[in-house]
Amino acid sequence: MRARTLIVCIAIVGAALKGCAALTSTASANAVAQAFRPAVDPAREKRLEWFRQAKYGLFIHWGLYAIPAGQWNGRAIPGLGEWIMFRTPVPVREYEKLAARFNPVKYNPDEWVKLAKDAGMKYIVITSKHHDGFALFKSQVSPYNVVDATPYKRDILKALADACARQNMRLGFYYSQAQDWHEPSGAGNTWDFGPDEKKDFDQYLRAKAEPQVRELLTGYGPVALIWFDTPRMMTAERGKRFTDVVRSMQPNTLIDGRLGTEGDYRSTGDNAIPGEASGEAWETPATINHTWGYRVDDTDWKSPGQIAFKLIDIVSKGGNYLLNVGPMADGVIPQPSQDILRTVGRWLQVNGEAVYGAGPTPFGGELGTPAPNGAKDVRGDPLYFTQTDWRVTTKPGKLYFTFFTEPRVPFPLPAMKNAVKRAYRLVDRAAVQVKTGNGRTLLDIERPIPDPMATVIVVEFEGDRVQRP
Ligand code: FHN
Repeated sequence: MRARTLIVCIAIVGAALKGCAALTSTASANAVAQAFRPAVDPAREKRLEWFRQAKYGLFIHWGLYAIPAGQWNGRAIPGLGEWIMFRTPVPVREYEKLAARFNPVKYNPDEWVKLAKDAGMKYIVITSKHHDGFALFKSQVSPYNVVDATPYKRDILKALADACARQNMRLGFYYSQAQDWHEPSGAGNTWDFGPDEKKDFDQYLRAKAEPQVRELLTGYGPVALIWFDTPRMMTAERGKRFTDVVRSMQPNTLIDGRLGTEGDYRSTGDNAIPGEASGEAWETPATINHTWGYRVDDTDWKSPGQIAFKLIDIVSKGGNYLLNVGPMADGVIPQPSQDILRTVGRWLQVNGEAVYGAGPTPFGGELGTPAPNGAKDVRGDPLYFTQTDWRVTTKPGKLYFTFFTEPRVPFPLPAMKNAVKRAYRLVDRAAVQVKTGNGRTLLDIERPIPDPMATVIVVEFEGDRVQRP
């Protein structure tokens, strides 16, 4: 039997996890999101319809942190680019001076939306206000925003919303509801404002966060979703104030799983892909290199093949992939990010049928197996011995087998009661011979497979759903 591809992460939990966590962690890193997992609700299911079809979205982290790009006073500050204020740490009075230098003259929202389209992405989520407190939109409740505090003076989000409307792209807003390092009562800035426990957090929520979410739901057309994050100090009651705002203003807007109370779908930990499939709606937010906000020194890009694998892996487990880019301070998305996204987009142009609106695997054995004795990674999520040879996604009467390596030939289909009608390659519809042997249905897949990055074989079967023996 052909050697199975096993990625064994359990041996070195720690440094090694950096490399394999993306493939092996289950999605439960965000304990709060897990705790508030919603029960089935018909209104929510209706809101989720487009999201379950979309499968692949563009995340954009952009803000003042793109100017230092990971360096402060000539020193590289380790960590995520957008966390530079916290990691250095930089006093508010110094950090806010960056606003006077924010002038992204090369910002072209139509090009950004076009990139997302070329990439095969079906929605965009952009940081409207990240933890540093700076808003990329005109706000009446805080002058710390792109229109009032920068030489650029134009509303970044309005321009993007208009471009999305022109190009028929859904747009959502990331909003850091709890952490706001610019505000004395917001969570997170202890170097200027002392411990969080002593702050009047509700004053911050009422004076800035809640009204700003209202502003986002007022001036930018239909908002596909509000992507809350890091729910520190968020009680159920505080969370409900946000859901009330969203539901009353735009009932179709989705709420992610990181508000701190009820959301519409489960958000996994960053870059965390569950080991198993699930029928609930969920999403993995993920980086294309290591940072979210632009860092000049982070050029460790994931390859198109890695991105394609993660996308199919996620879809085969029932989830969505929200893949991030970090534009530079001048408004340009780094060229390597663009090239990688477009390469995957070209693959999707041919093979998108296996992705958009596709359901999870009816099998599961191909995903791998849980590590023994309930072993956990550093986040506390179960570890998996992940297999990476192939994945399968579904539509009524069809199975899409995506191969990432040359398959064993003939390829034995996992056991199912349904009769197989026919099989063919998605790329050119060339027939694949179906035969039986030793009680198994076998596919005579021609080798080498036509696309070494990922090749899809469609198997049509009797009935709508796979029946397992
Ligand atoms: O702290 C943020 C981080 O900067 C980034 O925005 C990610 C995206 O999922 N969310 C938080 C960490 O989980």
